[in-house]
Amino acid sequence: MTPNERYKKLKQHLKEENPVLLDVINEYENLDKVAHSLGLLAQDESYTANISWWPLISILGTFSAGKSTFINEYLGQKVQQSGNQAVDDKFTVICYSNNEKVTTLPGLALDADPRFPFYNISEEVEKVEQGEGSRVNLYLQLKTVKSDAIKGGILIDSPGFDADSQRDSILRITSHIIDMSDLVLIFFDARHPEPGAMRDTLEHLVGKTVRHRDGDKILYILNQIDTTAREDNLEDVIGSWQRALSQKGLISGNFFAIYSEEAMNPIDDPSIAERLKRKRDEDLNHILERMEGVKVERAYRISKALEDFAKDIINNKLPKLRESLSRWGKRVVITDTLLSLIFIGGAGALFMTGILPTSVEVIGGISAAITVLIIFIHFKVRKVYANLEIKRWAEKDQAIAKAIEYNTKWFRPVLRVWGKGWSQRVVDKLENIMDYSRAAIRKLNDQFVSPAGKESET
Ligand SMILES: Nc1nc2c(ncn2[C@@H]2O[C@H](COP(=O)(O)OP(=O)(O)O)[C@@H](O)[C@H]2O)c(=O)[nH]1
Ligand SMILES: [Mg+2]
Repeated sequence: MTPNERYKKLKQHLKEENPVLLDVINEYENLDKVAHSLGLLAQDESYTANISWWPLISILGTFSAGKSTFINEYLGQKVQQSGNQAVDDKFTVICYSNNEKVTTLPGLALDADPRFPFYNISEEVEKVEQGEGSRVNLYLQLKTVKSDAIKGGILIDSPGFDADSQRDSILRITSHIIDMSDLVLIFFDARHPEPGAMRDTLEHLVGKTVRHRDGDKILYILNQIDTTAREDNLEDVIGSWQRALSQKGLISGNFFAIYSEEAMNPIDDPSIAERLKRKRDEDLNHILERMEGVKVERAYRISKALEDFAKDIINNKLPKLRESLSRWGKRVVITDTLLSLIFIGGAGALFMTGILPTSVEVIGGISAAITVLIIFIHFKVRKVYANLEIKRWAEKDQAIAKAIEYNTKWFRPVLRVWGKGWSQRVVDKLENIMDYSRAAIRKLNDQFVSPAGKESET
C-alpha cells in the first residue's frame, strides 16, 4: 500500500471516528513530507506505518464461556452467533464502519491490509504449520459493524480454546493476538466449578499470558456466575478459580466475575439475585472502564507519537545527518583538490623538464585527460566516503544511513550549504508539527472530560 492509499484509508476511517485525530493525521502527512525530503524515509514509507491506529481488545477463552454473547451485548447488536455447541470456529476481527449492515469479509482481507492486526499473518502461520498459511480464510474473518461502542478500537472474538485439540496454527494466532492486544479478556465459565479438568487450557492461556511482559493488560473473567445461584456457592466457585489461576501466578487484581443479563437463568431467590447483580455490576463496570480506557489512550498515544517523531528528527537525526554529510562533503572537496594539485603539478613538471613538448595540441590533450580523470575520481571518491558514513550508521540508525545515501547520490552538490538556512527551515516545520500535536492533546482533554462515559450503561 502506498502512503497515499494508506492516508486515504486512514482518513476515511478517522472521519467517522474522531475529528481530532483527523487533524493529527494531516500533520503526520506533513511529517512524512519532511522525512521524505531529508531522505529519512523512502518515498513509499510513512510514519503512520509504525503506529497501531486501532487499539486491539481481544476476547479469548474456553468453549461457550459466553464470549460471543458478551461481544454482542457490548456492541448492542447480534453480530456474532452464540450457542452451546461450537458455532464460530474462526477468529473474528470486528471494527467500525458507517454501513448500517454488518459486512463480513474473508481472512485474506486482513492478511493483506496493514491497518489491521493480522497483516501478513499467513506467513506466521505458514512457519508453524506448512501449507496452512494459504488457508487463512479458514481461521480469520473480518466483520464491520455500525456501533458506537467499537469506534476507535478493534475487537477480536475467538473460537473456543481447547488445549487438547488445538492446532499449532491456532496456538500461533492466539499468541500473536495476545502480543498485539492492548487489552485481553480471558473468559472462563462458572458452570465448571472445578477448574481441574481445564488445567491444560489454563496452562496455555494463562500460564503463557502471565509471563507476558505487560501482564496488567490481561483480565481474567469468570462468566455465567448466575449459575451459582442454585447452590448459592458464588464464593466457593470464585475461590477455586482464583486458586487455580494464582497457582499460575496471575495478577489477582485482574480477576472479575460477571454474567449476561440477557442469557442468564432466572434466579428465584431475590436476595441471591440481588447479591449476584451487585457483584456483576461492579465487576462489569471495571471491565468496561478498561475497554474504554484503551481507546482513550490510543488517541493520546497517536498524538504524542507525532510529537516524539518530530522531536527525534530535530534533536537526534538532523544533527547526526548534518555531521555526517558535512564530513563527507569536506573529505570529497579536500581529496578532489589534492588530486587536482598533484595532477596539475605533475603535468607542469613534465612540461618544465621538457619531457613533454609544450605544443598547443599536447597541452590541450593533457588538460582534457586530467579533467576526465579528476571527474572520474571525484565520483569514485564521493561514493567511497559516502559508504564510510553509511556504514557508520547502518547498525545504529537505519533511517540516518538511508538519508546519507539519499543525500550523497551522484547528482547532489557536494558543497550544498548545510548551513543554518537549510536546517532551520526543516526545524521550523517540525516545530510547527509539535505545536500541533500539543494542541491536539488539549483538544482530546476536552473531548474526554468524563472518562468512564459508559458507566451509565449498567
Ligand atoms: N446462564 C448463562 N448463560 C450464558 C451466559 N452467557 C452466555 N450464555 C449462554 O452460553 C452459551 C454459549 O455462549 P457463547 O456466547 O456462544 O459462548 P462462546 O463460545 O464463548 O462464544 C449460549 O447458549 C449463551 O446463551 C451467562 O452469563 N449466563
Ligand atoms: Mg463464540
